[in-house]
Amino acid sequence: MLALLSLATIHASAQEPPTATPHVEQAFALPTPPGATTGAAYLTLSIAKGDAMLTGASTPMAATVELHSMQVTQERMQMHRIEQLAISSDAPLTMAPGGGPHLMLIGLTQPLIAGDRLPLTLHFLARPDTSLEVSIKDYAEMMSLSE
Ligand SMILES: [Cu+2]
Repeated sequence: MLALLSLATIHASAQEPPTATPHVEQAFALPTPPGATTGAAYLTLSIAKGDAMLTGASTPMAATVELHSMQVTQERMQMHRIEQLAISSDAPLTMAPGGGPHLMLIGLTQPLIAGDRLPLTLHFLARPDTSLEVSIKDYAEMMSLSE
C-alpha cells in the first residue's frame, strides 16, 4: 500500500511542468461599506512540488493590489507592505482575516458587495499568472456556516 502510494506521488510530480502555477483555494474578499476605498482579499496557495513566490496581484476593481503582512500585538494591529510571499510544497501560503498575510485592494473603483465576484490575477516569480474570480463573502456569515 505504501509503495503504491509513493509511486503515485512520483508519477504526479513528474507530470507537473516546472513552471506550473500554484493551486488556488478558498479565495474570498470581504464586503466593504459604502464609500470605502480599500478592501481585503484572502486565499490559500499550494504547490505540489518545489516552491514558488507570489509577487503581486491585480484587479480591474481596484487601482492597486498590495501584498500585506500584519503584526498583531496587544496594543494594535499593524500592516506592512511586503514584496513577496513564499509558497512551498510543505508550507502552503494561507491567508485569513484577523492577522497574517492578505491582499490589500487599494483604490476600489466600486464597493465590494457580498454575492458579487472580484476578478483577480495573481503574479508569480518566473511562473505564469493565474486569473480567478474571487467570491465576495461576509466572513462572519462564512464562519457561522462552517460551524
Ligand atoms: Cu493590509
